[in-house]
Amino acid sequence: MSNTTFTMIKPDATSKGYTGAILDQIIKGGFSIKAMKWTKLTKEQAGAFYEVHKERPFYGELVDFMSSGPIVAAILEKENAVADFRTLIGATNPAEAAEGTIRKNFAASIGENAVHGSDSDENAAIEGNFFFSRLERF
Ligand code: YYY
Ligand code: MG
Repeated sequence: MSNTTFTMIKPDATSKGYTGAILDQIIKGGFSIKAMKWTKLTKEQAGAFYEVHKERPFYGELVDFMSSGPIVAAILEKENAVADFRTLIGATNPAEAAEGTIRKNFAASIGENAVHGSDSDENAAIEGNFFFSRLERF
């Protein structure tokens, strides 16, 4: 059954001019775009988005980084979207990401790793709702 996941192209990737190439890889990977926006998070918004990680040692750096420049947020649709998108982006640490994955191709470090992908159907819905109203998805 077709379902959805949520992604962001992160500030490292937008600032290096990788937005088009990453979207191309996502679309060629079989995902269709249900909603998309170019925006920039405040520190408060980045902190709220990553609230589940607030006790982790990297939280402060993550919030600073994710609010440091523009991002692209999108809801993507595909059969088995959450798991297939995690496969397409590769491991959190690009040094451990499989050949050909988005993080292997475009990410420099574990902290600045080019893209976000939801880790469950439940979080995909929560994260999509964080960025998009019902009127913004087609
Ligand atoms: O879902 P994913 O993005 O692959 O990793 P998470 O474990 O959810 O961590 C979210 C985000 O935090 C990760 O993309 C980079 C950053 N991070 C980090 O800077 N250092 C770590 N050791 C783990 C995660
Ligand atoms: Mg995660």
